[in-house]
Amino acid sequence: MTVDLQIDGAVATLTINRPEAMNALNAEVLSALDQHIRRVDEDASIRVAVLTGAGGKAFVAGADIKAMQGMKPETARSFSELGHRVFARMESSGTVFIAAVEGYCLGGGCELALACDWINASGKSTFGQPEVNLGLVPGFGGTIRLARKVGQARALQYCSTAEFVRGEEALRVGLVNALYEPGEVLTKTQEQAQGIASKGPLAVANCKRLIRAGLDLPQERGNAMEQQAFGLMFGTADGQEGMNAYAEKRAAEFKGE
Ligand code: DAK
Repeated sequence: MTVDLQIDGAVATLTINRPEAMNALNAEVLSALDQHIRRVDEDASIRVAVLTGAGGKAFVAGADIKAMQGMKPETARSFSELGHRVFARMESSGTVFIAAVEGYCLGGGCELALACDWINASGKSTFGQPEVNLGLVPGFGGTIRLARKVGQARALQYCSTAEFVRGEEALRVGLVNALYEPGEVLTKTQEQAQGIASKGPLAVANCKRLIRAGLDLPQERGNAMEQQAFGLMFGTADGQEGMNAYAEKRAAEFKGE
């Protein structure tokens, strides 16, 4: 299998496993990702998914250039649509997706990481959108998500120069949330994921929904959505349990209800 799925309690780890090709995304990898992401999205017991790459040299070094050679426009378009569909599912899912990046995170790999809710990386990681080197543009949402994350001017700079962005800079510009020592990113991210999984599941899923939807809405509508969700949380068993546990000085036992 080109993508391995491992489940530890409420945390899933998806490992892209093509280290001989720097985990480059071909149709097979995208289909396997699609399959696992659906599974994770539909299984309410999985609250957080960590995406990573096998081999330590790359998260993903891009879409598979050799597989794209000679691709006709219609095939390229459906390849792009498949990528967009898979990535959009991660964004709309109630599960939190975190990218754990070691090494190269380029082109389609950077786009995959950008579709996650945030990115943790090693100080030695390398990001970039080098498609212009190949006479192409990003095809899996990079132009949109990168600009939203680091701002229009910086996204335009990265996409038009194809320059490599190292870990420290990625952290400084907000592309990456946290830097860890090389070799430690996956473990640290899995620990973070277990921490998230211990919180109120409906609350975490709603934070994601509100923040993601809110960015596309006028502020007033975002505020209204938050007010509605805040009220609804008081009708959940978890909301009551969380407040009771605090008052009774004990750990909350959330059931996702
Ligand atoms: N595709 C295919 N194979 C790749 C690859 C890639 N993106 N990246 C690395 N590999 C393969 C290499 O070819 C090599 O395989 P062999 O030659 O040994 O068979 C193996 O991985 C090891 O790579 P290197 O020997 O090159 O390793 P180095 O450490 O020397 O260099 C590198 C690592 C990551 C700097 C270098 O491999 C590199 O520059 N790779 C290409 C990076 C890149 O340009 N990435 C962006 C790809 S373009 C679209 C959809 C999506 C996209 C565009 C359009 N539509 C559907 C319209 C997205 C495009 C991209 O992502």
